[in-house]
Amino acid sequence: MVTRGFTGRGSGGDQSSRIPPGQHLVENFPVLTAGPTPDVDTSKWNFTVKIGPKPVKVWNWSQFNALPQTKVKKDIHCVTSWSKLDTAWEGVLIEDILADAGLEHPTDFVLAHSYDGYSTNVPLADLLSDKAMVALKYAGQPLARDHGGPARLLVPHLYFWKSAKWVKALQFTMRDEAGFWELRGYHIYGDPWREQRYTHD
Ligand SMILES: Nc1nc2c(c(=O)[nH]1)N[C@H]1C(S)=C(S)[C@@H](COP(=O)(O)O)O[C@H]1N2
Ligand SMILES: [Mo]
Repeated sequence: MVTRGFTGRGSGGDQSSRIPPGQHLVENFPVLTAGPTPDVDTSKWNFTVKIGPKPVKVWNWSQFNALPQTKVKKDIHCVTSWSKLDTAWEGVLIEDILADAGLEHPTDFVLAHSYDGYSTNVPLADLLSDKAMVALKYAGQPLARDHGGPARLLVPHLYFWKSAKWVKALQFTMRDEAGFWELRGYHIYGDPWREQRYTHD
């Protein structure tokens, strides 16, 4: 077991320096979902890495759980203005997923796809170097269904809409292709420290 991710901005410092502009702190963990919550049984769950339309590797639940597991503690920031500090996650770092698929850097952009039809785009650089994972646990427990269980993408340095719940695939794309919220007026990148909330921010 490796513990990483304690090196983020302001970690250990005073709390206000950890809250991006226009955000406020919450202690609870709000649930935000665009549509109905899908029921994804681990017996039917699988996770695919694709390059364009072509699947490169598929894992079932037990195969995916056999990948190296990493713990991180991160602050998260939702575009609706709540931030939550020191959230504790456990899952598989994206670089560990790519290594298992025998991939390094197929293209510069990734589109994450979810079981509820949701999608979101992230540059590959933002998924590497301990920055992102497919999370399987939150606060030491299997990830609750409302929060994306059995597995969600976690990209904590970007607004939380980038952290696709019920994730089922990462697709490498040649261009930065807008996902669900990015097509509906939200920023293509979504850096909370630069307040990149909407398309033209
Ligand atoms: N599949 C899927 N992922 C999703 C969403 C969604 O509607 N469907 N909503 C996004 C938004 S806008 C936010 S703020 C976070 C909310 O995650 P939470 O419900 O665990 O707080 O999930 C993101 N991931
Ligand atoms: Mo959100």
